[in-house]
Amino acid sequence: MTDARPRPKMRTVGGTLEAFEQDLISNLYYQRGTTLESASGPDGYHTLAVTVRDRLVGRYARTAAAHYQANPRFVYYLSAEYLLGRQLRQNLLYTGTEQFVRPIAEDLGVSLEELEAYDVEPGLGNGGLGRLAACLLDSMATLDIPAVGYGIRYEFGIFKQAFRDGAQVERPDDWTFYGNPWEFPAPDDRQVVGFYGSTAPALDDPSGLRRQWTPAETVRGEPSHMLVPGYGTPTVNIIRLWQARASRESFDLSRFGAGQYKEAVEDIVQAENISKVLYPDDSTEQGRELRLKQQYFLVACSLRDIIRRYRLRNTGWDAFPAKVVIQLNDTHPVMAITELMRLLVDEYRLDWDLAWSITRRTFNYTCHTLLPEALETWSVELLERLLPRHMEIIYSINHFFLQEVAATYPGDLDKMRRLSIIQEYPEKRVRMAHLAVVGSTAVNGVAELHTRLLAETTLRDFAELWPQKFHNVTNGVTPRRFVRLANPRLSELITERLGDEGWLTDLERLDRLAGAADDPAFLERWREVKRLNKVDLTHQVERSTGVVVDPDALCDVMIKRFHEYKRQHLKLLHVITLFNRLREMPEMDMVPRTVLFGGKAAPGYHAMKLLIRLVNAVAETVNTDPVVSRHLKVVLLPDYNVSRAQVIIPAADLSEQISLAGKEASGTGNMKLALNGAVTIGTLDGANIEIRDRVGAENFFLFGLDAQQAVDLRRHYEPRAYYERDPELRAAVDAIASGVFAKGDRSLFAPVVDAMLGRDEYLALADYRAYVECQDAVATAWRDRDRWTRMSVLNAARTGFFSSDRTVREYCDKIWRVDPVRVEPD
Ligand code: GL7
Repeated sequence: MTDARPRPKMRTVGGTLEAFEQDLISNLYYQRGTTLESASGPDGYHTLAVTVRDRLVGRYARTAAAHYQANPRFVYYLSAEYLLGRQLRQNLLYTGTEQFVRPIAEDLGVSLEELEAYDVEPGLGNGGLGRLAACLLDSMATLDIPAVGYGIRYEFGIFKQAFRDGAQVERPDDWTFYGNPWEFPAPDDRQVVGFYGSTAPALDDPSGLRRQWTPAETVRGEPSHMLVPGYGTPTVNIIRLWQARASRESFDLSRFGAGQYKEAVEDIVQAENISKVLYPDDSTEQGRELRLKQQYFLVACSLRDIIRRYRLRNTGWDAFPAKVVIQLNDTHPVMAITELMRLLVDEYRLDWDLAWSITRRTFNYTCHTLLPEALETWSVELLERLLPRHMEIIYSINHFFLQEVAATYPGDLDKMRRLSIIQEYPEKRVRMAHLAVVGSTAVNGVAELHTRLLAETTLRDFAELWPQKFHNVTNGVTPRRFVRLANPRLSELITERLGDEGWLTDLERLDRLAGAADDPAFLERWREVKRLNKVDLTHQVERSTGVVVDPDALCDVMIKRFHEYKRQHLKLLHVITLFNRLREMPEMDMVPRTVLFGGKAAPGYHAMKLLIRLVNAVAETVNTDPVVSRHLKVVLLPDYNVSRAQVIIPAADLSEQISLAGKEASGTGNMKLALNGAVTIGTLDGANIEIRDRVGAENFFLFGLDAQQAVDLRRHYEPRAYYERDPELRAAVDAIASGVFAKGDRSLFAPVVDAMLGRDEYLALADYRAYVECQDAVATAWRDRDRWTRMSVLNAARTGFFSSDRTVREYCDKIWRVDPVRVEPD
């Protein structure tokens, strides 16, 4: 080691620099079995990761001890998805050790960036719902809330997206291939879960409500956990992830001995498939069965673990709802309601009414959608086969529930049919959202509009029956990851202006930046930060697509899953309109723009995969046109994920939130972008409304139908009329139809055109004119640099409300009623 530069001497929560260095060398030696001289890149990364991780372990142990001592009410968050993002930088920040790593790495001739390249993001989710789960857990730890997250340790997370000839190709995400240093296996806490089989009456139960289930198949659930540190506090909570393992008897030695190698391991493969992939394709019967198996596997393992934890400090069942609050993140874990009933009634021999009272007081349900097709249902036939006892329990729950309904609305059969947990036609299916509402104390939507529309439409009969059950808790995002880690330059500027880093845990303090929006020197520095972030993004774009973009162009960003309701095709119509204008008037003075898309389409969602192809085709045409490309560039960045979001968001000028009003439950990308100073162009949908209320109408580009207008128009909608009336729209649609983006092939993108002119399910054509005009207003605003920067500053200054800390506080006040437990400081 050389003494290249002065070392920080102070002691921090991470210990001293000397101790850190010592630990690194010792971990390299004893954990990786190598030395500084011969260490590889992965050796360096793993060593650093475990050295940082070890600094969290002491805090975790103290957290566990404090929780044991206090025996508090715990939040158990059940979610099929977690999108945690990379861990290394986060944990360096949370342990205060980043300052050590830089000088040490420099001495060794490696950079933190090089090491970070080995830090793999666990892609255990799809989109906003999974990232929300991660943000809420971050905030729970930061607020010292005793909480455990439960999920599945998918062997393959969300697929890796690449493009071949512009088409999406999916590659498996083998995220643990090199090992995952952030995870602790906990084999002692394994659980056994049953499937299939039969049920029989319990002999000693005159009510007939207690029965005995004999599963035909069992699978082991092996847990491991990831640490979830709080920021600025010693609290470290955990996420416990379950992996399926075959029970030991599954290996058929005699078959193996007889040379039947494939058959010998058949049962093992079958069992371990349960946690193989996130969202198995459910277009086949086997796929659907596997998904249901996953859901039950998650809740069965988690509930047993929750009960084990409860019993460490409590006896009897009376206190259960006082000590345990289970939050169901969407419908995927809703089978937990039936499983807890089964455990209490069949295994712990409680009487039905008491069990039901405990169950109902334990669960709460968050709904994340308005789309009726997204509300999960399971066929009764499948449930009867896979989980026969649970199906019986659902029938009983429904029976007693419908008695309640009949007492409230005597003779109203229609009401009963609408409320029933079982849908009768066209086939018998279990409505998971209904089961969730019936079995929960509180039900919440994720933005004000969403909650209102849930109560007025999707769950209307329930909201009438139990108005007090319904709550709104508007989503939020963690400022630690999405401002501090993603945007260090902006964070530094904010800290300098506000005097300290207190805003990181009290985000509404950002409102003090509003005064700076009139300070020209501050505006200049704000612009400089944005520009440097755009330069970084430019490099990333060039590296991954080869497209060279201008960091001074307006950076227009649409990053989200590809879905029709989100209307990437409306954005594309705008892009094609700009393309047409430039082709027609090459001399026109257009504001230079880079339009950046990011997002994946579900592998079976053909319409959206075709749209991805079209986006890439338009990008190719635009970017290679010598005239157009001087003003306009279009990029679809491959494999959008949390890590990429952390690079794109700080560089965005314009945030596209253009879903048809009444379709996006909340959105959270909209919040991350506004907090980083992007100005939104958006509809009155989801949390956009609340963002606009806060940043002010003059700092938000609003366009389009509102939710009610959309519903009204849908009744007599004719997209062709819009197409015929508007020459620019016609030219844009015709350009797609003409094959200019497909080397003259008119058939390739014909389905996109047919969908637009046929039904145009999400009214893109109706909103087109308003959208394009609004984009023209964006361009005008952009030309006035100070005006734009002022808007940008005010967006960040006034969106502190959207911290997930505030979201968690609201859950605590309205729903969970949990108190923080303080952990002894370092
Ligand atoms: C979603 C909603 O679509 C999104 O609007 C919301 O912000 C998010 C978190 O509440 O939940 N629901 C859903 O199924 N996914 C979402 O992102 C995948």
